[in-house]
Amino acid sequence: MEFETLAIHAGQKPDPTTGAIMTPVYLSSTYVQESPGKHKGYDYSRTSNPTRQALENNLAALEGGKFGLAFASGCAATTTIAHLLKSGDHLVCSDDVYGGTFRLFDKIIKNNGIDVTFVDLTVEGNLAKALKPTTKLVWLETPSNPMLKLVDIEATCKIAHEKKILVAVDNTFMSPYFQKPLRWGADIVCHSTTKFLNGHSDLVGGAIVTQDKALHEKLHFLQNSMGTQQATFDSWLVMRSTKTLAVRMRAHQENAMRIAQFLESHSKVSKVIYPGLRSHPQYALAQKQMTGFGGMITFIVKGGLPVARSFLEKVKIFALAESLGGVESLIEHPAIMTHASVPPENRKALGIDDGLIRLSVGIENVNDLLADLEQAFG
Ligand code: P1T
Repeated sequence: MEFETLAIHAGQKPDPTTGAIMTPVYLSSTYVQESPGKHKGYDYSRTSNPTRQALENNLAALEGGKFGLAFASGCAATTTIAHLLKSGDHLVCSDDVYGGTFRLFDKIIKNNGIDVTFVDLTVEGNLAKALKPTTKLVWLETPSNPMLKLVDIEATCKIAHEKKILVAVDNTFMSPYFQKPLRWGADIVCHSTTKFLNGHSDLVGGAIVTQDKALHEKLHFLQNSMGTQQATFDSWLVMRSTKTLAVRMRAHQENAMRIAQFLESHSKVSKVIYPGLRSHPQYALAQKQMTGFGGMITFIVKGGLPVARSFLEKVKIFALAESLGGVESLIEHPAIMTHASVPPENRKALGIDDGLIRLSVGIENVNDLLADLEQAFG
């Protein structure tokens, strides 16, 4: 089945007792057993819940994987994956990642005796140099947050797999509609479903999809032990949302392309980063591993922080807020907002400039969005 059909049907079937076409919200913490250990597949909702399971199967199908798990947040998914590692293990992480992921690896995971190296995985040869005999996991975000750097998933997996190292890809920015990391060899794909997958800015959630049963079972064991699973009603909301993922992603991209072109030709902008522009340094890689370019744009205004601040105060339709991927357009300042937990020297090295602004382009009418940005430059 094609993506749009899977989005609507995978993991779901009409309720056998009532015929309800939508999977019910099974708000039950526990399940009655006929005899000790003899039940209908569910014993306690932290372990498994029919609504959450429907979402997990839906997400697995969309990523082209076999097993899905839904989490309380993107960070809960990341935390669970990080717990595959034990003291003495080494983790390699791409240098430009969501500020909360950096904070988790740098401030929490390191304290558990895990060695963490952040490295620019866009540069050929850097991964091989960073690997150690103790490396167990390579973590990458592509496109990255906020610099929209692309990492070649296939090339990374080839190098890592020769040494039996797992590769996890945070696919939040693309969603499975535009990129399927498992198809390029990734072992684990994860998401903040808070973003494009849910798409309506009304919940916080996360997901993991895998192909390998043993790896899935380890992650499910960790999820159940750590209690990082998604609540039932939120699971239902994400499932409601994935039904429209394809149409939303096409609309995000169409608007984002127009806005990226507008910004690129604007006299008050010194740089625009969008994987769909020919000026993107990895435009060729974008065309290879993605089937579209998404709704995220970063750009640098001339004049640094004072100009950026004034611009962010003047926008009317774009809302000044953290997060991304909702139907409404958002704008933010990574250095002060989403990436404040990245030390200033790292931000400088990554190019997270004080004049850098990040847009999450929504699906409003693009002419209104263009007019809003133009008036904010005034
Ligand atoms: O916020 P949460 O659902 O816990 O997801 C964390 C996360 C993980 N991965 C990526 C690529 C992300 O962008 C995020 C969250 N990001 C923001 C809140 C933001 O504004 O960038």
